[in-house]
Amino acid sequence: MKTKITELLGIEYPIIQGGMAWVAEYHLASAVSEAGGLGIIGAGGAPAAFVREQIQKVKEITEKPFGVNLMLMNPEADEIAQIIVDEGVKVVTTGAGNPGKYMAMWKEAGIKVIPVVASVALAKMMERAGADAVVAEGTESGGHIGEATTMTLVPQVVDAVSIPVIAAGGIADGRGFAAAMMLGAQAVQLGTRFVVARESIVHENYKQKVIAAKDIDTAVTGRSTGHPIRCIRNKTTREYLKLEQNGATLEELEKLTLGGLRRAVVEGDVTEGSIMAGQIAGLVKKEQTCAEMIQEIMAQALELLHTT
Ligand code: TUI
Repeated sequence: MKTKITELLGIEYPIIQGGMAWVAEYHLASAVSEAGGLGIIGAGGAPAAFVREQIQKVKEITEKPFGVNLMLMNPEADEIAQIIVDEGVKVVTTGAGNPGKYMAMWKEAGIKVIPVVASVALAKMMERAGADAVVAEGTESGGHIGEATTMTLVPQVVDAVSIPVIAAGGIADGRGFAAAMMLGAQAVQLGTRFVVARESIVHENYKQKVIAAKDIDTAVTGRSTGHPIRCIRNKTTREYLKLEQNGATLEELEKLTLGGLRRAVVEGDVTEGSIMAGQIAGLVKKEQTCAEMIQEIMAQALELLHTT
């Protein structure tokens, strides 16, 4: 399937894997790229040296295009931005902030820059700054989120910019893919479904929580701090929401979240950890390889869109 995004990135299918902290490491990214989508290494809060290693490992495994997501709240963001250039990465996405200060260096290096945005205002600013495309991410997503839903955000961003738009948030199958195309998107970005991929190194306990989740099993913590995070409800989200109501400090609260993601992903502590996942977790029912997921989504979408 050809779209402006498959052309821009040189990929077979317009499916991009979200740059999820701790989850989007080299096994997952290389598997998605090998399957014809765009795999992404998620820098999350990781040290720069770790991100460089991950990039090098993907390059050893696949010749296909892949990207790196720079989470802008990473304390080593400046260093990682430079590593992206030095390692010859072709595509960069960004999250949780405004990547304006890195735009010139990335564009000069010929990198395709695709900021993740949660508002029309940031999408327009990114287009003016030279972005090649944007990911419009709705509040249905897991992790750090904005306010607008995918259904409302995507068409408004599509109307506001002339660069291609990638839809994210609440998409996990061919129906979501087809719907995103109807809203004017040129590709989709999926996170939650790839969490349970066979190639994903996420702890089995975490995968089972995503698979068992129902439609209304996520909660958003941190709305009061300006850093809203969507996770599957557990002891930690309940404690966090209680602390938040009682006026805990930002530091106290954030300790619970970032450390918690590692505990859940790596150690499988799904009681005390943060199980970041989107609202579409209720639709994600089984572990499959990335190739199986992408083939299934494309077959379903093409039938719905009546194209071949
Ligand atoms: O970045 C994400 N999702 C994430 S990052 C993450 S790691 C983390 N963990 C704990 C605390 C904080 C981060 C987990 N999930 N998605 C992309 C995204 N970006 N969603 C929303 C935004 C966003 C929000 C506000 C982008 C820009 C923005 O403001 C821009 C400005 O002007 O500062």
